[in-house]
Amino acid sequence: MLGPTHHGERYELTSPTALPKSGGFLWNQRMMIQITCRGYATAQFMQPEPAKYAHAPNLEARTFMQPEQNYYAHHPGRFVYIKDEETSELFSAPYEPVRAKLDRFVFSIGKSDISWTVEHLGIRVDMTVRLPTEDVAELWAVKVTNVSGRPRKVSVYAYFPIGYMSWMNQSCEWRQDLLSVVGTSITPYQKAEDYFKNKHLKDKTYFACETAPDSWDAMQGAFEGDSGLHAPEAVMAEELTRSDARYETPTAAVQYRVQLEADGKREYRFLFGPAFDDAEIKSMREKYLSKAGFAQVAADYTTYIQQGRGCLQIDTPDKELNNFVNHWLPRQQFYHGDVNRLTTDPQTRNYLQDSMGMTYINPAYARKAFLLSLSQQEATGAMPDGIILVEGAELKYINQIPHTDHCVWLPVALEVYLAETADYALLDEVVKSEGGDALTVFDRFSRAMDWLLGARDERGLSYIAQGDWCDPMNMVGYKGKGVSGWLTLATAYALNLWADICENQGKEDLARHYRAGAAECNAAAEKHLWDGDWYARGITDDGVTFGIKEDAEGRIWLNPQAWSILSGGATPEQRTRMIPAVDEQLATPYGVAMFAPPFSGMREDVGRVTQKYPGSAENGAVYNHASVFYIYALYTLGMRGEGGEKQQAGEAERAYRALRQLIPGPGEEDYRQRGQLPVYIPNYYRGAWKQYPRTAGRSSQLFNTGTVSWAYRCFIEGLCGLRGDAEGLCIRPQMPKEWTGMKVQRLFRGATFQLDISRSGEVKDVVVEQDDKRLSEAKIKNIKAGETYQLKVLVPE
Ligand code: CEZ
Repeated sequence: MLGPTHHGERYELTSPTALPKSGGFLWNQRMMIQITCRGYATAQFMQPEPAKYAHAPNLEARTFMQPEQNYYAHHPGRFVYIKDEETSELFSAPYEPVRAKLDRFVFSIGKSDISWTVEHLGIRVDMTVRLPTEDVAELWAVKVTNVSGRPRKVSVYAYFPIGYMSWMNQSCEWRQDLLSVVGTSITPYQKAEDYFKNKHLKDKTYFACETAPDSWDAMQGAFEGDSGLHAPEAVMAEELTRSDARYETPTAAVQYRVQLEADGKREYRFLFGPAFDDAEIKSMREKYLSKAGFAQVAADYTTYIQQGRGCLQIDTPDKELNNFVNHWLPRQQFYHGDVNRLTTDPQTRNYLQDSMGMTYINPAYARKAFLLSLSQQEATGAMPDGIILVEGAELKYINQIPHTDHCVWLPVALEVYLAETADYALLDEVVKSEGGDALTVFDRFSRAMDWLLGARDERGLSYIAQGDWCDPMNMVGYKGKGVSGWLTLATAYALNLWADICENQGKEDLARHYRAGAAECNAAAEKHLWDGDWYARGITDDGVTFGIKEDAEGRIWLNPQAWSILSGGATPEQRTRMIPAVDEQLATPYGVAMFAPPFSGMREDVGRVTQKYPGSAENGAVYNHASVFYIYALYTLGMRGEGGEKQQAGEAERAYRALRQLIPGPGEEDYRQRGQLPVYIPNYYRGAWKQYPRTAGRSSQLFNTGTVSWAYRCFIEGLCGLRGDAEGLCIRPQMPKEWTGMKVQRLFRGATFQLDISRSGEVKDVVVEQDDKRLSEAKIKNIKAGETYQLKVLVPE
């Protein structure tokens, strides 16, 4: 039913009904398309704010990308109908809107294209979509082949609904001069000043054909008639109606009437996208709409995607895992880092973590991201809620709500950057903030840390304002008093990380200062939040501690536990209480839940998070970002060599299990339950495993998530144990116990490391051999760029 093909370069699904919402995505710097196996699509482009060129058939709300979107017959999509002219039998590819029982269905996700092969009534349809690297347009190739062994008369229809474009002005018509269906609209506005912004928008949508069709429709109502999309009236007639739309819902449908010999085929190429005017449509046609144009795009886009191939190749006993880590995880990371989830004002925490992951792909990106973020630091040392990437962009949506955690992510991301590059020179760069002073990166980091230290109450706990990492936790501290348990521990972690760097820079006094601050935070958490077996999540404005044993809902939260391990706050004794509590209350077959039990209704002193549907998103889902913090925290115990061999092995085991659960599969039952192909990690899987087992595990299908940078980090530094420091590359794999070995290739500081890792009863600690010689420590120093290091690594049994 599903599996990797082409040496893992592609992933295929052979049923349109088993995982109906599963799909893939393609992007470039200016656009993104997510398309399901059945042909429903959501596409956005930047001008510079996100906009659409294919809409729902009714007025749509504008929002950021949402999880678990539903599809319905008139949802935007890209479809091809095939009608047997002799019998009037009909089917459509990929599957919608006709939903005929197909003889063959292959949905094939590539890293740089998405394609389908669909067969029915003796006709095969091959469809492929690609994107150019720079421009906004979809390039569709449709091949129709007669596989029935006898001559056939068929009609081929491409149907690309354009949908409701605007309540002010919309129309659509066939343009013979452009060989295109062109929809025209005016983006609605009311403020006069918006006119001057809007007049530059691409308000046209075009569907350009390389080959002139025999007929067309440009009005949805005329195309569909009274019959519905499974058998549109115009399709069932001999010819489409050549309609136009005059303040009626636009559509793009074209018809080709063809006679096919046995094995005969036709190939069609189409361009679908937004344009400012006719001239742009014309030039896009000229640039792309030909066999050569498509081939050029395929080559260029493949090159673009290859830039994101990452630094790790693994060969473990788990083939599906290898496939995901080698092919798909770095691709998803590259998407986050290169296009910033297609926003002009990413949340500061997202921006910093996406750049953190980008460090493993192209550290120059991360370097730039630090400089840009710090240039927007406030005079107080606080970081803003979002980072403006494009001149004139504004902080929108959640970025208008005050969150108090943004500074924490600076040293967290910096740790990865320095480990990967040892580029300590970054700290001396001078960054000028708008209207503020020119300070070095080092000083700006110190300011941010001082801000965190200052943003605490008399008990030493961190204020939460209207949210921390958990966006919708907006009412714990909106009156100005509530504190976050997680943030208190995260502040301790950030301060410790920063103290390490101060020390490295020879600034002992500062290091002591920040370490003392961290100890204070940890102590405050210990005193006010330790509940006997785990840390509480926070204390509300009215002084109510929550996330504790007495709570029937929201009793135990993962984040404070994970970060108490990172901050060094939790003692080994506390860990032996807390980790079993997590196992017992939060572990599910689909990963570790963010908290449990989910809230069944509003808790006014916690906020909006409690109003989300139980088990969805932040209300107790397996929220992968939270779960990967925990996984990373568990791996750090082994990295730090803490807790004795046996305990370390136990935590590595636990970490690996949860890490594997971030990825759909293996096993058909798991794929069906999650409903997603293993080509990305979604932001969550449904939780509420005990309350709602039927929906538990279901993927959000949302591929925007801070999880990926941490997941990649966990594979590189945790599982493979390949972590840089100021001198070189440290080696300390943490394999799950059933593996006897694995092979790993890691790119690091310009050199290639090939490791053959196996277990050995003869070693007590990790041993590294190079050219049959045992190294004195499990670390490679003086790394020479361009060199290949072949290493044999023995890990204790
Ligand atoms: O957004 C993410 C944020 O991008 O939620 C995370 C947060 O740490 C990330 O920075 C946890 O809250 O406002 C909402 O209710 C949304 O649910 C967002 O919180 C959420 C989106 O689902 C992701 O796109």
